[in-house]
Amino acid sequence: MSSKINALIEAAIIAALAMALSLVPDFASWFTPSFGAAPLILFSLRRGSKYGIFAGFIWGLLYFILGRVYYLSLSQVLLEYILAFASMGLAGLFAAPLQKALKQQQRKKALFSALIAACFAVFTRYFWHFLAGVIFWGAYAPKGMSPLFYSLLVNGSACIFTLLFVTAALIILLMTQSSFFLPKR
Ligand code: 218
Repeated sequence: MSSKINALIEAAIIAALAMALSLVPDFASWFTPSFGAAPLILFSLRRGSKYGIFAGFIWGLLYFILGRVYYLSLSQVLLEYILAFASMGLAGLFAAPLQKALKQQQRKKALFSALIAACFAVFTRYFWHFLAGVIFWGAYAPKGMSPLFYSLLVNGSACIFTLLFVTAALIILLMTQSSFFLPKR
């Protein structure tokens, strides 16, 4: 099997796994971390941004297929379920420096690349949710709270919690199975 087919099959599995993790009940409303971000970002660091963006896009589509989309308007949905999810694959921009560092056994450099990738991907995704929050979700702000502050509070918290979860997953995988990031084919 060509490595391209391999990568596409992996992308489909990762999108499904991310969606399954998204079905963990949102115990703290919109503050709940996005657990699915972990497999998506790990995968993006294995296969690069092209496949990462593809997997993120499929993950977003699965929300539509499973009827899990919170719909306020068309532009809000495109922003939050297509752009936001696909943009997490940008973690893959750091796949090359991570893999180079791993091949040269430079563990600190590898960890650094992985952490920058996670920050970049999670911040980019939640920037879109923050923007959507200000534009579309202002009516849900508690009385007297500005939409801007409300969105920053909600999406900023979810962003930090997600980043902590992804960082933990990255560190564990780098320490126990770093060959995950060096696909054989
Ligand atoms: C203030 C606020 N509330 C809700 C949303 C919607 N939102 C936030 C985070 C993640 C997602 C994608 C599905 O998990 C959505 C739709 C918001 N942007 N802002």
